[in-house]
Amino acid sequence: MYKEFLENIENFSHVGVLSHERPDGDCIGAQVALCLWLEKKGIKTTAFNDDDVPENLEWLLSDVKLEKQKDKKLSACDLLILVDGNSIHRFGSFDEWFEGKSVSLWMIDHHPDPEDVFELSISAPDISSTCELIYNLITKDNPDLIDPTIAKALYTGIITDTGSLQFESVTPTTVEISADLLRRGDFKPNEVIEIIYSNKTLPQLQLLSKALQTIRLYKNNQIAVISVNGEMLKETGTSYSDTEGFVNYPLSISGVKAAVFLKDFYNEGIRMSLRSRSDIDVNAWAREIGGGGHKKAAGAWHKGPYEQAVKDVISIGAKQIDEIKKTADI
Ligand SMILES: [Mn+2]
Repeated sequence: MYKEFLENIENFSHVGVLSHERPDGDCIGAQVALCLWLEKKGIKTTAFNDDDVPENLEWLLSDVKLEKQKDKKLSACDLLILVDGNSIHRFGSFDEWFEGKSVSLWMIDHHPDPEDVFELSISAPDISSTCELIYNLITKDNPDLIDPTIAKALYTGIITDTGSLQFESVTPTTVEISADLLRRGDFKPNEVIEIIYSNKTLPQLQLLSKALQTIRLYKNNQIAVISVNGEMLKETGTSYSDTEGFVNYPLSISGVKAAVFLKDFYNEGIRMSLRSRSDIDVNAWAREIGGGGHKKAAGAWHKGPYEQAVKDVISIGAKQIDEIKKTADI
């Protein structure tokens, strides 16, 4: 897949690179690195995203400007590459624009089940991050093209998509790549970590403090539920976008195998985020409620009220835990 990419990329003169909606460290890191590398190869690039980049990632965009998806700008490209997402619906207004167009569309991504619309793809669901894939791609071309800006962008993507090299997706190769990026970029891990993680506001921590007090354990302390409601947001002057990462706190309790984060929108319903460890498949839980996702991270809407949402998700989860135990006992 890398070979095919490298053999064909020179046929294009202006490449548009799109990162997914509600951008994160991996998609922005991948987008920046891809654009800068292609520019070094003499290929003009434009980076697109309709959404604003979180404040703690803005520094990545010092050498690459993000453009909104306007017809004129997209139409100027002879190739479009989607990064860190394998379905065109994850790229804001792109699916509407793309309908009926004949422009070449490629993809570089590490999520399972890619959509069948891409002329060429680098797709590897077992790899930690899209940035790890971009690293492989550039080094197969010419590793000396990785300058400090590209190195920091790729490192940021790997770090943010692996919980700082802690997730199951991390392999010895992921760590070796990270080390190589530190050397090539001549920077220390804390330089990136401090910008990425020391970005909280006091109201966000005050909201977290309220949320932590809601944690309840179920099914012999194997399932944890944490929640936030409109009242808490009002009291702390925050919004639901300030709850990023909250679901991971109950998951850090010893013995907890799955965590459920509930955002209570009262009459509109409940937004559920599910995370799991070990052999628990929260994708199956979410599907029963009408949502979906991955085995270890999934989401769903529940029509409410809150108590019913908790009751439903706990009964689905408890059932799966019992089934897994039964299979293990045989
Ligand atoms: Mn990713």
